[in-house]
Amino acid sequence: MEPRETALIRNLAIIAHVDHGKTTLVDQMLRQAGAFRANQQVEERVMDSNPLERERGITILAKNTAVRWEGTKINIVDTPGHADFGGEVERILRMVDGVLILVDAAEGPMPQTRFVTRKALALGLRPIVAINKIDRSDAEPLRVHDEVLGLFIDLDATHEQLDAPFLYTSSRAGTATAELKHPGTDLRPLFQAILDRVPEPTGDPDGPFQMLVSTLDFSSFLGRIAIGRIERGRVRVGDQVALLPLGQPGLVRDESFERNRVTKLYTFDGLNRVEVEEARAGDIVALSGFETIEIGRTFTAVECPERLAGIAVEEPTISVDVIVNNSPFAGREGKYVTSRQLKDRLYRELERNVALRVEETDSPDTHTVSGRGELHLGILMETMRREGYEFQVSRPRVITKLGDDGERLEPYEELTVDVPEDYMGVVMEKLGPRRSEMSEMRNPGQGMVRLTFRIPARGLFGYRSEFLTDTRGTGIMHHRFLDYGPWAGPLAGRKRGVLVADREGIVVAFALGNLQERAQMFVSPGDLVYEGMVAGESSRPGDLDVNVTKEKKLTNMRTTASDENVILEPPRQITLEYALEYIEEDELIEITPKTIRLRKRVLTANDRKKAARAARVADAS
Ligand SMILES: Nc1nc2c(ncn2[C@@H]2O[C@H](COP(=O)(O)OP(=O)(O)OP(=O)(O)O)[C@@H](O)[C@H]2O)c(=O)[nH]1
Ligand SMILES: [Mg+2]
Repeated sequence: MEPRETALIRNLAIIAHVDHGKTTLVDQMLRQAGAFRANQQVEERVMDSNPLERERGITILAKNTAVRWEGTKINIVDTPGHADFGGEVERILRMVDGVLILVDAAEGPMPQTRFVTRKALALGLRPIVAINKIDRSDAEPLRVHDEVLGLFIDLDATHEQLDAPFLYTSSRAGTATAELKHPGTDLRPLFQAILDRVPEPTGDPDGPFQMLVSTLDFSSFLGRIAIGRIERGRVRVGDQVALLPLGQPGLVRDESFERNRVTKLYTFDGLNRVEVEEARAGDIVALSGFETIEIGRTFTAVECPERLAGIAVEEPTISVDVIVNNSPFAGREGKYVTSRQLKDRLYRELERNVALRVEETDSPDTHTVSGRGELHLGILMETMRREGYEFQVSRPRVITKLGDDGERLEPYEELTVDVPEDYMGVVMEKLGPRRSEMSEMRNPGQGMVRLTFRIPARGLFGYRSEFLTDTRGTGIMHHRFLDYGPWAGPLAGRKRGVLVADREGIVVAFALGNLQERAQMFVSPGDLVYEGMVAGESSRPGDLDVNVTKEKKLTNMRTTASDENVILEPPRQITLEYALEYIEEDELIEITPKTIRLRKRVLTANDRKKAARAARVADAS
């Protein structure tokens, strides 16, 4: 008897906390399964294909690939590990039949491991566990093995799920073994576990066509592209199919759904997307032909419009205002600067960035953009500036909600910090006033402590840079959205004031030399500044207006050369994420393809004084 065709497919998602080695493992799987030509030059972490992913060394967008092993096609989805993209991972779990959970052999399960594992177990998926990076000198694979089992029990794993195979792997070396005393030599044990333990897709290839849109892609030729697993039946290019509106699962009685022809159909193979004429139940495909493709909608055969349970897209938790650049230097460095161009670009982003929201405001120059976290929003801004856009951004604010009794709620995060024991004190001291509550403290050894907190998302704004300074760069912190909780009340803002340039001009070394004793500068000699631009951080509270363009007075006496050679501390590098965390309500970030500047919303010192006075009067009344 012929084997059923679905028996020859396995659909697997690789899930983990950020940096635990997913993409590196996919490299090795591709290599060992022969997806590359002999002596083909392939970059490291080849799936991290977009420039920002490469630059930052993280995966931002989930990606599909497929390899063949002993005649079976294994569709693999490499997912992002950063918490801001957890919602995407959750959606992807709907198109696979099994998950590979990777856990770093030294770090152990982290907040994001817990999140994705919980989602996978709740969907009934059967996990394979890879304790990864066993080559690390501080690896403790047996301890981590126990911790993962503990996590499974905590999350109410079923008996079958608890029976998961555990492999010890090194993504980098491309090895896996079931027993530590027999070091692995390749990934065979992993491929074998995938064939044995990931259930084959169950869909009937002879039933009426049905497929859930689990993720989206976009191309300027084809428009929106739906990616998902075919649940049932088969589909051909040119077929007339229905795209059902969102709603309850079951037969759609109202016949008003859209129908259209499938224009293109792709399956995955190695690094490529391969155009195919037909695909059938169990395979993961990319399909185009409808402008209105949305996550969670169901494609079906027209004669059998049976809807699958949808997928909720996660709600945004923070917002910023994106404002047309109106600084004195506006338009000098960017190609696209008008409110029209900005608006078009932001709305275009909604085509592919499903967790993003864009809203108009009272001013045509300002749009409110909301997303899942600072990285989510930061990546959009970084992408836009690379495309030639110039704009300004406000301080992020959390999105509040009303509770059942009309009370105000705000987002809370789970924060995990790993620090050497000596720094525990300073971390707790700083987090206290930020309204955090410690929920767990563990001592995994090696002189490190792991502290877990529940903290309002607002309380974390501006903390990362303090944390790095306080722990001399030795600490690691991660946070992820937990839930909504009661509004925590006012929180203290930035402790130190800033130095504000009091006039336009060119920054001069002499001026910085005089200022640097009581400040950390953000600018260097030769930089252009304008009135109201932030030039540095004061060592004290309260802002200072300063002249960073001040030349040394020329006297009749010739100065000695050494007099003019001021030795300057290097300026603080202001990155986009740093700026987002750093600024206060009365400040903006000016973003251009070349520069990131901080500025006061109100540029002249006089107007700022007036505004401050008015605010005091308003407070007093
Ligand atoms: N020592 C060691 N390092 C590894 C191993 N696997 C990956 N790494 C390193 O860990 C870092 C992160 O690897 P990635 O493969 O990008 O991790 P990831 O899980 O895909 O990360 P995200 O996609 O951002 O969540 C890189 O610097 C890798 O070289 C391993 O087995 N051993
Ligand atoms: Mg990755």
